Amino acid sequence: MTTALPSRPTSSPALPGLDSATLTSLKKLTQYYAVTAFLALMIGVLLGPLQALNYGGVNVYEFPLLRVLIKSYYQGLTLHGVLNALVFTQFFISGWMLYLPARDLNVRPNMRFAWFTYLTMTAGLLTAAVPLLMNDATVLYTFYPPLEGSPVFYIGAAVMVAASLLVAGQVVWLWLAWKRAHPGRVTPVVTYMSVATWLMWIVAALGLVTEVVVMLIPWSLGLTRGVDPLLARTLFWWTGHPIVYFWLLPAYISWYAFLPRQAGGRMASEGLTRLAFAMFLVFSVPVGLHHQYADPNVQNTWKVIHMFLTFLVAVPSLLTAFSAAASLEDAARAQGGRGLVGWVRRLPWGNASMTAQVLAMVSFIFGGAGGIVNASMAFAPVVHNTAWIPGHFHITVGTATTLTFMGVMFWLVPHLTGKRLFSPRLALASVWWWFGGMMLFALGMHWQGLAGVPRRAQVSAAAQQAAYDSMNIALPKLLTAISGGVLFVASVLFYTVLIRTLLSPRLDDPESTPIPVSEAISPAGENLRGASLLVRRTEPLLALTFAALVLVILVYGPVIAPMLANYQFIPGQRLW
Ligand code: HAS
Ligand code: CU1
Repeated sequence: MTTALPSRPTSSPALPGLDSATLTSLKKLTQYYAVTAFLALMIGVLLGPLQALNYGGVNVYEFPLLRVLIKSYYQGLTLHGVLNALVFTQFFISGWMLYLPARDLNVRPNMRFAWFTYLTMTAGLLTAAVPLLMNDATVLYTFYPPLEGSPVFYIGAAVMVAASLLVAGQVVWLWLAWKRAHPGRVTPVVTYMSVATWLMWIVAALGLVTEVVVMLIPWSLGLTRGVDPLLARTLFWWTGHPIVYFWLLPAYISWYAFLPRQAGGRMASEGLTRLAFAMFLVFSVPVGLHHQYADPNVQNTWKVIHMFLTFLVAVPSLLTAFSAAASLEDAARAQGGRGLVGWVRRLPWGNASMTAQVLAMVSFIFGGAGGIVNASMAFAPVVHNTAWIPGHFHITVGTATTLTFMGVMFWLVPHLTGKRLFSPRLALASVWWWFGGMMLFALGMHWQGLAGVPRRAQVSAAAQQAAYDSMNIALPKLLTAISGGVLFVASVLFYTVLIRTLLSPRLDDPESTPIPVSEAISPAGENLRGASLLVRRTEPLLALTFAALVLVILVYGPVIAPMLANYQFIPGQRLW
């Protein structure tokens, strides 16, 4: 059984609650964000099997029909990465993390501003799409200079990211308005998680915004004589690491707040949940050098400091692992589950939404473990720039995040539209196929990476085939190729369900599919005065943001200052 997010009566007339017209508009907006996200993902995932086939040794990029649409392996890979990792995530998250706090707080957002933000983000996307599709910005999703794409791509990307900051601003604004109207109250937990994530993203985005606005746009317009690749990479990873938590934490919101209810149980502890998000807020950003262990001209001391901070930011994920497992166990035991692990069978495995998310979690056990390997300076040289890395991120962002969002869609679309989920059985099948495909892909790619196969390489058409043939990688290549087929089937199943659901007539009152909010075994209470020390200490999110900013300046200042002092003007290159 599920309940709606409690409608909190607002105590101040200056803070209007959600009336039915605003709620309708907000639901429509959320639907637009989610559908745009999943359309981008649809194109992105259709390109996925092409990448998997490449790593299976099959070069499909020579097929004349494909050649008409996609000029090269690298254009295909760029589109795949940008659409799936950047566009899909950002659109879905922007809708999801505006809708949830607005509902949770029962505060009316300025809908004109909210729609303006959506349109700005979409305009940014369409602008960036033109050079991407015209093979004019084949710079991969990390767009490292001196690879130089069309300025239109950088401008579109900047507008898109700026729009996400507008959503962040709006949510923080709503929360502050609520705080002013409710002095002494504990921020409700769904809002707490959303605001913490948005605040983290604001600190995180500073690096990328600086890189793109100050360096890449003027350079690609020909206004500067060159660009410093090392500084650009450093600013990129300032954002590039925490962006992965910007993708993960919205899934965690569901794992903490909604999944327990969907499984028939309760959230473990609200205090612990808040602690995890407070830690993500403070420690997500100052770790970017773990992507740059191989970069020259960065002192080892700073790389080591970033490494330890990376291990620290794994702690809230470990807290999440135990807390999520506890919620699931609570649910299963409530339904008569027994035994040390036997209770797992009592989870409602027939529910596609729950199953998607639990499978996403299972994949993340391996994704997280691989992340710790990547972060260790001793292991990094073995895996860095090999096929291991795409193996890692397909069971983090490709599964923990994406499969969770897919599962969320199974209740969110009926909740937003009043339409019924088309074929829950097909939905269930799609999530198992996705999980199976991603696990196979990850196995194949991690394995190939350990054998030394590079990432981002058209290995199926490499001149030095003999070198690959001597690597003894026939089996992992086969697994990778098969995974492309499995994931293709998963996508067809999933999109059949999604599109048929969206195109079906409205049958129910949307609110009859409520937001599945979980109760907590250990709640935080409503008033700060009576709350535990943990809840009180984690409540001041703005102060925590300030601490995050100070920490970032401390661990990035000494890294960036010498780069500024020795700024290199490197001319751009087009390798495609
Ligand atoms: Fe990563 C590279 C380190 C997490 C994504 N990562 C990447 C790239 C991407 C990415 C996209 O240190 C490639 C970037 C590029 O193109 O170059 N990553 C980490 C670490 C973590 C981590 C330490 N990564 C993520 C997440 C991502 C993501 C999350 C996306 C959403 N990653 C790295 C490093 C590199 C890297 C290096 C650079 C590599 C290189 O050489 O270039 C940690 O945050 C992971 C902590 C996670 C855990 C797991 C917790 C488990 C949970 C599930 C519990 C399950 C339950 C299920 C309860 C400790 C929460 C129970 C089941 C039942 C049935 C009951
Ligand atoms: Cu990272």
